[in-house]
Amino acid sequence: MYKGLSITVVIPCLNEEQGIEQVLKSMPAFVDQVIVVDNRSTDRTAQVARSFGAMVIREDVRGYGRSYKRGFSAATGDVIVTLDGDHSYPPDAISYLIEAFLHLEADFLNASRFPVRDRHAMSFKHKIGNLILSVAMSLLYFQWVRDSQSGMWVFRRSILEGMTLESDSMAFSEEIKIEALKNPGVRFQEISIQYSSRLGEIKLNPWRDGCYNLWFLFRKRFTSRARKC
Ligand SMILES: Nc1nc2c(ncn2[C@@H]2O[C@H](COP(=O)(O)OP(=O)(O)O)[C@@H](O)[C@H]2O)c(=O)[nH]1
Ligand SMILES: [Mg+2]
Repeated sequence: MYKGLSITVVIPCLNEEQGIEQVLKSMPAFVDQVIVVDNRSTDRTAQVARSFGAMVIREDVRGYGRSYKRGFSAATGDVIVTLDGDHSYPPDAISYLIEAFLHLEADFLNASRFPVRDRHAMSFKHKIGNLILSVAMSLLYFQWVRDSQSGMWVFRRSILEGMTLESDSMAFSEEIKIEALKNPGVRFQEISIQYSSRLGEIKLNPWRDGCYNLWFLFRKRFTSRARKC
């Protein structure tokens, strides 16, 4: 519990046995529920997560968005916090993020990875790709979003009810932000966190996922309902 709110942390994992250990080791004690969604990993991700007391849910269909939807369906906290299982997002920033979430009276708080202080955390190519996607999203939805691709968010679980979340892929990250931005009853805020180099192997395919995410932004903006993707 944090200031009267129960907290659930949801972590999607595809072969993150190294990273998940570090993430769970630094999980703050006030977190009530930790859900690790094991996306059919072939390494020891699930065993490691269980050994740290996390609830492990298996999702057999691969996909970042797919994993999140599975995890959210089991979450019981008033507030949901997300992060990757690769130890690139800081678990010890969770209290600071919840403080900011409460202070800013947000319903959805996006943790921006920018400016990136760790030289090894993000390549120049990824920075440019992220900038293009964030500028595109900001222009399409008339609100400045510095990091449309961040995987660390803090939000009230109740806002999920009003969202149409159709992406099963990496585009899920921008889709959940769009759904928050579009709803006038949801206050969207963004603050910076320290992003560091991931442990283990990257799952993102920069060209494929980058181009697809750009296309997804336009399609979601200009069609009334995005088809399943
Ligand atoms: N790309 C991808 N990531 C997945 C999948 N299932 C779970 N994940 C997890 O989603 C998180 C994001 O992936 P990552 O490679 O770190 O992407 P990046 O943070 O955008 O560079 C990691 O914790 C992955 O283990 C999947 O099917 N595809
Ligand atoms: Mg990552």
